[in-house]
Amino acid sequence: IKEIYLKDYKQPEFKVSKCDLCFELYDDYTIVTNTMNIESSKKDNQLYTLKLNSIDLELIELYLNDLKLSDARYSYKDEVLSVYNTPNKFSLKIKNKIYPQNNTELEGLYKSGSIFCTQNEPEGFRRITPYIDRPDVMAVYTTTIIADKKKYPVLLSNGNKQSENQYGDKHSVTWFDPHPKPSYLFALVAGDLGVINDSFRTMSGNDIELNIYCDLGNESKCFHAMRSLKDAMLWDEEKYGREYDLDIYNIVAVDSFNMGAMENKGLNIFNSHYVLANEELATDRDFMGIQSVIAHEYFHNWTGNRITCRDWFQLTLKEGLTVFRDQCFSADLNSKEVARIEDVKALRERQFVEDASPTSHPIQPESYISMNNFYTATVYEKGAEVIRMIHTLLGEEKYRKATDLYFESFDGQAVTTKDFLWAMSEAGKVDLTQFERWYHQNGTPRLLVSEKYENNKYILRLTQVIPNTLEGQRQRVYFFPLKIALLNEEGKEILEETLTISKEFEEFSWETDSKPILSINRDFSAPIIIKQEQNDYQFLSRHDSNSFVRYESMHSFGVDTLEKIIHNDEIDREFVDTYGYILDADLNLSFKALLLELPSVSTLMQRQEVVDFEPIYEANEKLQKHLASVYKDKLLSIYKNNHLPKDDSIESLSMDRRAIKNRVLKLLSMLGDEDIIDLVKNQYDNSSTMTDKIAALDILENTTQKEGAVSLSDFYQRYKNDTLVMNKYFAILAASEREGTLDRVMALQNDDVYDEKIPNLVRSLIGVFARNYKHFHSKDGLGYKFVADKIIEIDKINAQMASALAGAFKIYEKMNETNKKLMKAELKRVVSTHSLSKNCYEIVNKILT
Ligand code: B3K
Ligand code: ZN
Repeated sequence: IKEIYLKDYKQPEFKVSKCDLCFELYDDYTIVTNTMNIESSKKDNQLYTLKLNSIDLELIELYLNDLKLSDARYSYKDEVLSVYNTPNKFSLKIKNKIYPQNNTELEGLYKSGSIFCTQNEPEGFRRITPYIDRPDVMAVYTTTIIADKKKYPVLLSNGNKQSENQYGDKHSVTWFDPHPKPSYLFALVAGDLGVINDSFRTMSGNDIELNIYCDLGNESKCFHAMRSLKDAMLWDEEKYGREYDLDIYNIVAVDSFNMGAMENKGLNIFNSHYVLANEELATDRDFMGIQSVIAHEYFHNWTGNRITCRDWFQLTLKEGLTVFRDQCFSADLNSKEVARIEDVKALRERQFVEDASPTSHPIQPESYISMNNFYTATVYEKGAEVIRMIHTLLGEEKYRKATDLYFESFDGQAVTTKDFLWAMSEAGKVDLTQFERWYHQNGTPRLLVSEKYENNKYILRLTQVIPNTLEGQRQRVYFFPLKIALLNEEGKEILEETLTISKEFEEFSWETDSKPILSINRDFSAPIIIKQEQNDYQFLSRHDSNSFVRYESMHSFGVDTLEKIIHNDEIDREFVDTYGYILDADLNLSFKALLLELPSVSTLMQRQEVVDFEPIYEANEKLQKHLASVYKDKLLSIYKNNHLPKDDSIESLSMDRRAIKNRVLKLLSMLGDEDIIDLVKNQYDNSSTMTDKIAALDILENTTQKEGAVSLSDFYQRYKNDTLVMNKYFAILAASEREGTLDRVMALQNDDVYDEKIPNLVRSLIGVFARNYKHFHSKDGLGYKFVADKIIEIDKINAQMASALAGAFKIYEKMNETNKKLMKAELKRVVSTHSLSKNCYEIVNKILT
């Protein structure tokens, strides 16, 4: 097992300028013929050895400048095909055989059901044909696909369609992509697919053909995705001046996919979860997810494809930036305030946890064993926060100038985060030298805040506390924007400023007539943890004009309240009053639903020195029951005012109503009262949206044995033929807090619908269970044992899936002694498994050391 280091980066010794591919697809195998124009980077006339990456190579023949090579001229060892004594410039033709129908790793060319498709990022192309499989080798591709006409009427690849031919039962299609690209952006699809079409006229008047392909019969579920695509195309023109650059844009939805989607040039391949939706089958969250992932992949066309990464250590160059772009897009099209809070919530639930664990890494890591393990919340979401800080530091106008400069300077190239920062500082006219530490240091910084008011002077003292590296080395203080405001007693802003923080200790002061109230880290201007000596949560959660700080204050107030319950078994009356105040307040309903959400188990867990979930669950339950009984009438009236069972619109007001009424219903259900259970049951039976059905089902599963079972079996009967919906069914059961969850999860593996080879199903059943704190961490150790067994088993099928499951053990180090001991035994068992994948090894080994 080899570790790859950024510091060892060397420019490629050879470049590929042209790559002509031909695929002959058969039922049992595929023949790939790959003809490349290759040139040595050195200009001398020495003979060199060309090294091509290749996994499980079954070579048929090899030609150099049309001459068949004898065995002595090449060798294949350790996943490298070496070709000896090559000239400076030559063509190399490789014919090899692969077995897509047996490919369960879902990397390279594989079959999802009856559809051939590919996934090549980061290093899947080497499973298709030998290649210099690294992103800084960019070539122009021509792809011919030959297949049975009846079984595979649709044949797709990157670029524009060049020609089509018929031969008896077979046909062929040739695609040409004029834009040089790295191999990870290559894609191929073949199948009998349904399609919807549309078109988009770009800002310079080109008409682009838009197609979304799916399994036959699912066409009517693609319209939301199409709408989102067109919105994204327009947004990128308006906000970034970026226009689409081929005649055609194809999206294909497949059921077996390791992640969300992939931005292959002109041929995006998607997990069907992020394409297919209608009001009956998808939740509001699903609709939002589709909008943002469709946009994300589209935005990659410029941030990722036209300008790509020099090496995989630069991944955040394209991912952090593209996530920031999709976040802004979603914020512009929906509610800005809600979008920002949702982004921060997700960051703290996933990225903060990762950054406090043994797998913590900078957004630009220094080494990896399996690159697939680095498509993380840190590289993506913290990466996006870093770009957002640059946006804040530069301001909208300079930021746009800087991105223009970035596109102008590096179009068509494979570059580094340094190149990006150069463009930002050059056009933004700001020195980002210290800022660059955000790329190379790990962990979440803390900011200690102390305040003083004397002689009409308000003094703010800030101290940065930076965590050490995993190896215990000191790290240095950061440069970041800190948006603050000082408020008067009515909540009016006396001033709002974006401070630039760069030192360990800093002091700011302002003259004010009376003692102001501090509103800090507005909009979450920096991804840090604020520690205040004193706080005004009660005031700010009622009055702050910045919606993020208002949310944050309510949230922190909730955290304090829960911790008081844990430590003194005492419910803070002021929090309860504030909760009532928010219930009555006239606010956007989705925003209100967020304010009323109590802190998650994960939030409290992150604050524990030694993690123990039980007291958290108990405190949560106590507080919820208390709030529900104090405010039962108010909650009921909110529910009734907003429950419109036949409203299945996905306009924002309808979504907002569903958000608030399902929030209050969940709280009410804590009472276990019969009248409430009737409401829930009624909602399940009569609501026409999946959002409402799922919300009701989740409550029923967690509160009542009897009604839960009836509704669950109704749901199963109704939707058992729709895998996407069945994922939701499995997820509810796997997340259940009821006794016996583990046994039921184990039994569900034998359900007709369940299939261990389909990642969505594994995520919904096993993945969700591994994040069910109550049952995964049960003190008999059976939760750990079950998940460890699954990791070992699934690792043989799909190593990426297995290592994602192993992530559930990241919390190991912080667990209490009992759980820690149990976890350790299982982790040891996994890591010592014979022929464990490097993916799993890397994660489990880090957790254990
Ligand atoms: N770039 C892909 C992710 C590839 C993951 C490889 N394990 C999707 C995206 O971020 O848009
Ligand atoms: Zn991406």
